[in-house]
Amino acid sequence: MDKTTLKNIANTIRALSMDGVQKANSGHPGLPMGMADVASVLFSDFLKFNPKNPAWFNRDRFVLSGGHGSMLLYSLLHLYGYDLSLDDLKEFRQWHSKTPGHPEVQDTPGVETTTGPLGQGLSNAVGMAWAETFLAAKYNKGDNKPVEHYTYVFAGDGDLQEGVSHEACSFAGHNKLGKLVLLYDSNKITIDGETKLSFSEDVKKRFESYNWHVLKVNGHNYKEIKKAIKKAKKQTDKPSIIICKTIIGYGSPNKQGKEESHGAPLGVEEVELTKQQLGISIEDFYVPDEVFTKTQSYISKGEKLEAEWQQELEKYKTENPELFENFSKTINNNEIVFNIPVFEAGGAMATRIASGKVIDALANQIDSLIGGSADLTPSNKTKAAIQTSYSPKNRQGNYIRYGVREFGMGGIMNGIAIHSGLVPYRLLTGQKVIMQTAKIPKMAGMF
Ligand SMILES: Cc1ncc(C[n+]2csc(CCOP(=O)(O)OP(=O)(O)O)c2C)c(N)n1
Repeated sequence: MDKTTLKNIANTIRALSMDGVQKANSGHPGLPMGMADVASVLFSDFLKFNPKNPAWFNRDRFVLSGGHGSMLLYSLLHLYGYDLSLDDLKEFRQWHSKTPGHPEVQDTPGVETTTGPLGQGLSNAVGMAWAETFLAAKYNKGDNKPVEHYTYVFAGDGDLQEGVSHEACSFAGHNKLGKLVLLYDSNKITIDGETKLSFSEDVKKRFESYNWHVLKVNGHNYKEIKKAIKKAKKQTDKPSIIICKTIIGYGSPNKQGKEESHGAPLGVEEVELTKQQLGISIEDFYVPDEVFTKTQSYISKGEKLEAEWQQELEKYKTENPELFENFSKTINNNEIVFNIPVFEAGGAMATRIASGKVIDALANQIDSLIGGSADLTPSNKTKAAIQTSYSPKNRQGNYIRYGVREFGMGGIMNGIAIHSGLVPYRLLTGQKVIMQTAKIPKMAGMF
């Protein structure tokens, strides 16, 4: 998309975000205003989505890890054709609205995962990217690829400070999750002030040492952003991080670059001054026609993308009938009915042994079951005999070696579950098998 249109879209996002926060009299305008340029490039030129079917299986996943910047996501969803109206945006942060303070997956069409606790959206994105590699290896056949998508995640300084981001990103690098693209909102501001108060590591070196592909751009320069995302997409044997140098609260004459724009309304006067500075209408919740017409064209684009995928799937069905049947069960989250071993009451079996037997039985019956452990496999008996270890050389491995990264494991599992198509489990404290599903299937013999 051309530079002028991208700029108009970005400024509309800024205006809507400022207005939403101002009307609610609470919220976070800084992140949306700072990342508006990156977001408009991503949605206009790269993201594969069908706004009329947000659950389309082969869509790219987009996660806003810094959930506090939710007005960015809501503005994007509204503009690009999802079922989120301008009136919904005016209801920001109101009880039972479709636009809660932080994005909630069950409340808003187009929200991929609930975010807010910093670092967790990022680890969910790692899980989603992992799920894509597994399902692609299992189902793609030659040129016919029913599973082929990228996972994009926006994460800020706070996300990268959180310990869970270290676990998840180290895991992603080790497993060469090449279709994961992290757009890092490097604005060097958090709530307390400048990041130099508490954060001084070299993020580039950190991610290089995790085996990531590292790129740096000016996050307000469309040409640089486009070039970097293109490069990141091409690098398929490593995840990519694009360090986007941005200005928090971009456009606000008195608050940009300052922590004051992070988490409070800018104030009626400042909102007006900002709109004047950006050269846009001062009218509340104003969306210029030329912007809306362009962004709404993604409705037909999305429908076309999904229709093409459906057509390929028909071909796939004829050529690979058995695989298709499995794939179709996978994507439809069909009911899972299974039998589990029964143990005599009063016996003296260790719970981890009983659990191991149950896992063995389940792994033989549930094709989409994904096991794993944070380095306690032999002790907690989490690996079924038929499971093989996942690695970049064995992408069909259905047992994940998480390493000693329990928190990361939780976030990654949530990402795998919410990606849909797979049922991850791991063992907690040797007591209970925890299975996670996006849509809980009905399970006969649930324990
Ligand atoms: C786990 C967790 N701890 C604390 C918070 C509270 N919190 C919300 S935003 C924020 C600062 C985030 O800074 P940054 O990621 O740089 O966001 P920006 O200032 O760019 O909007 C904090 C501490 C949170 N949401 N989650």
